[in-house]
Amino acid sequence: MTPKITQIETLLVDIPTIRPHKLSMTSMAVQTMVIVRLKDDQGCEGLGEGTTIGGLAYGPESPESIKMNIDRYLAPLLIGQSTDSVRYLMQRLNVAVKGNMIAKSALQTALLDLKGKHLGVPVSTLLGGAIHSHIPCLWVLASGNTEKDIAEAKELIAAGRHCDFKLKIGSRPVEEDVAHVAAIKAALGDSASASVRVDVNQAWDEATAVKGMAALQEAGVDLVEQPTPAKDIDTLARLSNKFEIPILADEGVADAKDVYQFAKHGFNGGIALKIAKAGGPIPALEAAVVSESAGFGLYGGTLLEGSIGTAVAIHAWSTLPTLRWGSEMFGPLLLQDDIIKQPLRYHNNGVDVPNLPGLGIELDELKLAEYQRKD
Ligand code: MUC
Ligand code: MG
Repeated sequence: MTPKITQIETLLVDIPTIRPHKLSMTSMAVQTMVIVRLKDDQGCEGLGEGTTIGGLAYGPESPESIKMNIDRYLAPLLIGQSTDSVRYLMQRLNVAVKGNMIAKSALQTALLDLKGKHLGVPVSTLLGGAIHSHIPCLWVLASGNTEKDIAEAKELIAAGRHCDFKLKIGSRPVEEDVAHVAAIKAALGDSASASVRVDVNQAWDEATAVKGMAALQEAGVDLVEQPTPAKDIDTLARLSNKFEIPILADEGVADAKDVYQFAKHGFNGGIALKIAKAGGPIPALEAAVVSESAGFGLYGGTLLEGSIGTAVAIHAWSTLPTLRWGSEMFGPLLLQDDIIKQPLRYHNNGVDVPNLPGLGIELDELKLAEYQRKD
């Protein structure tokens, strides 16, 4: 008998970051995750996570709205249903509920974890099978201080934990931001074979982007992520054809249909895949197929999820033949603590793909109780 879903619990979990993480739109001192515990009538549990950045600073879903919309609207559509087909269950959610992609991603993760545990296979197998067992993973320098960022990068290169770095810019005047980036690039040099990229998180208009990109190209920066507003596809397409330094589209592309629009508008660059933007690993991989068809280089992106959200994304990216720009699946490392028993394994400038059934993750109940929001 196929198991039936009996209970879906959502918990808000707040864990402080190891240092302030500064983006163009917010500075994070704590990360809030919505943890989903989905249970069936055979006593098995699937885990999911829905996470965003800075409350409502990054996107239209907040941790509180993710929890509330799962509890009130999405979970009732799953209770009593057979766990047989994850796609059928997601279709039920998509027909009844518009948007709420992070909430849907959290539920899809829990459904896949449950299915994998029942079948005794990792989530990567449910997604078609892993090609890779280790995924490259960069680190984001975002302390807001040039000297601190350089020291942090050098330490991580020496430890062999990361060799590629993304810098968060866009909150300061373009000249100051470019000077900060150029100083870091010069300090790391070519000898360390460190790739230095920037993420502007939509902060520039086109004229500022032209100025900024010319200077970043001159400084030897490898990639510029989402310099201009998400909806300005033509602007990003124009910029992508004007400079040699490549552009990575992030906030502008959530799913396969968005990627198609980017191709139609003549964009030429890379695509940041994120489970949270697409509504789960399955639609994120659909976006990957359209991206590859259009000749766009892929990048495994994050919304700074903890270990559960990061693990499911790693399972997904492991099924892709090539990640042209690597990945940024470092979310758990930005947090002071974790709620799982065996942390993900970061080494050799990347992270291992878990290969136990489901996500390959076990909750630490004591840690969960410690960090769970009480009010
Ligand atoms: C983003 O826009 O890429 C990813 C890494 C990070 O530091 O912030 C996120 C969001
Ligand atoms: Mg980004």
